[in-house]
Amino acid sequence: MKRLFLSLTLFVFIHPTFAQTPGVATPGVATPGTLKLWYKRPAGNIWTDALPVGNGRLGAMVYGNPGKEVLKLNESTVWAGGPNRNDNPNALAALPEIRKLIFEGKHDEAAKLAAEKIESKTTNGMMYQPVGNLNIDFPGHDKFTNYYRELDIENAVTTTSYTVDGVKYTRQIIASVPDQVIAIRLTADRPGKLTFTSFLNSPQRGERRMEKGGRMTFAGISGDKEGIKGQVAFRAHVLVAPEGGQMSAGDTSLTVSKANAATIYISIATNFVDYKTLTANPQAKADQYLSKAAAKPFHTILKSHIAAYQHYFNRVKLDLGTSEAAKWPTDERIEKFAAGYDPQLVALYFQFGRYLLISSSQPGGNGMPVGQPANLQGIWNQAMNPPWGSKYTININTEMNYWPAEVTNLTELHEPLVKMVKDLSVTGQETARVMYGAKGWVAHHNTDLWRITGPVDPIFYAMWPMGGAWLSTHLWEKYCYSGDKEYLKSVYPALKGSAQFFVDFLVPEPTHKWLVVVPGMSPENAPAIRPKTTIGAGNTMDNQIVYDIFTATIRAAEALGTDPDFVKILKAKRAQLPPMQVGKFGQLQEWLEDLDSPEDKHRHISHLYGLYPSHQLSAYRTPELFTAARTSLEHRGDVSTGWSMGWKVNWWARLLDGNRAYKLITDQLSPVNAPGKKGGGGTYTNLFDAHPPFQIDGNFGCTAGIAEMLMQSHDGAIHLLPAIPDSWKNGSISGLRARGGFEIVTLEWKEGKVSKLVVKSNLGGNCRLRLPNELKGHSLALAVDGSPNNNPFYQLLDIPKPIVSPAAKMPPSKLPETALYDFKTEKGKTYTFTR
Ligand code: FUC
Repeated sequence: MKRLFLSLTLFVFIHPTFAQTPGVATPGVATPGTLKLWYKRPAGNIWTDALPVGNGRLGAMVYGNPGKEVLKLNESTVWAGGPNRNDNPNALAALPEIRKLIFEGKHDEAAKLAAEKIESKTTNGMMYQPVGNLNIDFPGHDKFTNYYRELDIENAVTTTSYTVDGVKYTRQIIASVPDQVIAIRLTADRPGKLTFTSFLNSPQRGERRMEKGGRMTFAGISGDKEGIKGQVAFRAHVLVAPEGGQMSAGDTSLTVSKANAATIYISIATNFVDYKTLTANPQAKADQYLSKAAAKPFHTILKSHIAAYQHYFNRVKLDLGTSEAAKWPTDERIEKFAAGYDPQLVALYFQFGRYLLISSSQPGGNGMPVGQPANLQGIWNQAMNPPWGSKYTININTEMNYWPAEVTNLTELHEPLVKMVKDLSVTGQETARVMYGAKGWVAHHNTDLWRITGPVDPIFYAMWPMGGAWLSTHLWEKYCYSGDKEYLKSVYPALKGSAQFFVDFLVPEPTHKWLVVVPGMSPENAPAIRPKTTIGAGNTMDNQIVYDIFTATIRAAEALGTDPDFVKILKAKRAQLPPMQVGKFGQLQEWLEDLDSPEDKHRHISHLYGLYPSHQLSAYRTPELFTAARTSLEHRGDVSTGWSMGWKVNWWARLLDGNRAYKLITDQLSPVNAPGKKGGGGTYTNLFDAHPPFQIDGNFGCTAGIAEMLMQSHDGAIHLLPAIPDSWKNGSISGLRARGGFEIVTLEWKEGKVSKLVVKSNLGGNCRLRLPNELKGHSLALAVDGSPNNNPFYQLLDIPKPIVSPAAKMPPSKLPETALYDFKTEKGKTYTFTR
């Protein structure tokens, strides 16, 4: 084996010894803390025990194994295949017949024809794939004492420390946005004691190379799928920079002996430019990131990493009370959560959701393009063929990923999703035209890096032309928080295109002549009378989404002073949509006909889209629908997949039932493999949500749900403490955002009542507050329920009166008493109130 000995004085010169960064645990003083996930044992070979770091583009799962450290590496544009489309052009000719069969009640026949003519015959979406692993072997470190491992989410640093032969070893790992590398710092508390061998390996096709100057590389190409050749070329470069000691290179590995410390820089880049262009030079890009970063010592990279991370993270602070349980490692806390009192774990879980969004969805800037949105696993995936391709399932999962973005003050992180919708609004035009003869654009229930918009998977799942529209509601919602007209202008074409599709696609159903989406479905759920067929017409969720996309486009056009004729068309069409219906069990009907069963426990409860994330259902405006939604949710029960539980937290919050929302948090925060667990999801030891398997949507859904329990702003007012459980009697939160440009600078509560409130108004205008008690300060005027709030962002939806089955028993809903206030605000001013 060829061995290369390097002089190390150079490294000592460019890499000054570690200097302490304020606010960060210095190696050796890492200790358990409030905003830390920590453990007394390494992850071994269990991926969901490892700890995630990410910078939106690069991700690593860090195992913290003393003898054999592993970092499983990802880059957000390493996807199988390449640019492709998956439309089925036979759909157009078959559409009238499929519609006719559905309207004649021949759903099975319609589904059969749709399977032939609408299902994609080409591709079903490409997978998100791993880059490979950086392995670092430490000879003799398999026996260790004083083991400790943490993920500090206040600083976005993971640290592992342990002792071998009286020497304390410490590792810190970060994924930096400003420097675009993953950086590892290895230290020993005695000089000359650091010896390790590192090497790259990968499940991908590619070539490992050893280069001069302590650099290893892997040049890979992504996998093939469904006849599409893998075309994402990527490079991973690893530079090992020891301080003191010696370094030698083998054919595929680097060995450092008797060093004092070392920094390892990992740089990864691909040829991806956009969904149709793969012309970037991965080698040059990876080199550029690496040479810039490697010129800096670890502490410099760490400092700017922490500043960039905290720019987002520090905006929101949550205190739900202190827990004795914080003295236990995180895995034990999860095990004991249901049986004990650990409000701090809820706060940690909430902030971990924000950590995950910051780490997996970045807006770009400083020379970096807008990143990819968080996929089913955020950015972390070790499998070549991961569950559901780790792609974008857009009949709930991708939308859920972005529920915390606005309310938890991370609006910039919404940008990757906005960019994806803009892309889809282009690729989806051809799908709309070719498959349905419609203008505008459409996307079905999945997409991927290549922005496919045709149907994916068998027709039972695929027949849903609503994914693009649901995603487009995010474009509007983001505006409602900022009031930024320039932004609104930039997304208006996508919004309008989505509405345009339905202007062309809706047809009257035979009975009431309501305008309906057909063929469509209530995602993935079939009514009991035809359990194998989801295809149908005028399903409740589809109606609700069309209502929302029309309303958002109308309001956007009015705000921008444009398209008055199109607005007229949309208003006329909206008036012909089916009203919501309450069925014979008092439930909100999932389908156009009264087909629901109280025994149905399906994880998707899509018709409650109208309750959350939409705001068509309201305790104050639509009492019958509100009660019916509650009945539907009761019927479905609590046990479900991770993301479904996350959604249920939001629904119970919107139903103003804090204790039931808390019950769902408790279910979600239970170990996924708890003995005696009867199905359903839960949480892995690293706080990742378990569908199972790992799916990140549940983390984000629950994070948004916790915010929704503390503050809501969708229903004509900022509602404070709408759904706090008995166990959160006292607490505080700062930094949440409400629609209309308001920021809840401080919200403190005691014994379940608001004791202090500080609101900042970024846009001016009337601020209406609803809260469980009276408040004093700044000329608050009592408001009357039902009176108009003249703040345009609090304009109420005018929901058509529901049709209620005569058989439905409707228990009266008892609403908690609240006080309602108005006060005038000026742009940029802050207002303080006390009890
Ligand atoms: C939808 C859900 C599944 C899963 C998948 C990724 O199809 O029905 O539960 O979350 O997306």
